Amino acid sequence: MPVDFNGTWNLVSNDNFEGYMVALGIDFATRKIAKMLKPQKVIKQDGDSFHIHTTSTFRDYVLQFKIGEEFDEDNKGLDNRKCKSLVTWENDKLVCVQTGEKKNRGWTHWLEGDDLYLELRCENQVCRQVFKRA
Ligand code: ECB
Repeated sequence: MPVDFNGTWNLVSNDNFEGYMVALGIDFATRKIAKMLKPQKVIKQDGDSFHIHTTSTFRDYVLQFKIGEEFDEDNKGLDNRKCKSLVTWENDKLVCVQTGEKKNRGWTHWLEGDDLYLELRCENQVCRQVFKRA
């Protein structure tokens, strides 16, 4: 049985989001707005199929994928770069590799207690987000 990420999750901490956004080339004005946000994630998981909706007052982002099936991701409204993305299980962690123009790009989700963690990586920057159940 895979881990169950289903639920509605509210951001409670966001470490080095600034460094991650700089690595992605996000402009100053957008970064100023983005780092004030407290996004919510709504995760719908059916076995190895995922629908992750990240919502905020500024922008929304939807990602749908199946474990082990590479897909085209366009990062629309984020840095707008296209990449090839692949999500796999590494033990109980959900690991995404985003292959494209940016080196070492990807993210990892896991649960700790009843909290949802997300590590976002780009080049030499790591952002660590923690979410609590809404
Ligand atoms: C959608 C809410 C954040 C909007 C930030 C707006 C502008 C900043 C531009 C680029 C920053 C890059 C990423 C923003 C951080 C989080 C958005 C979703 C990250 C993500 O891909 O999460 C995965 C794993 O949950 C599912 O897409």
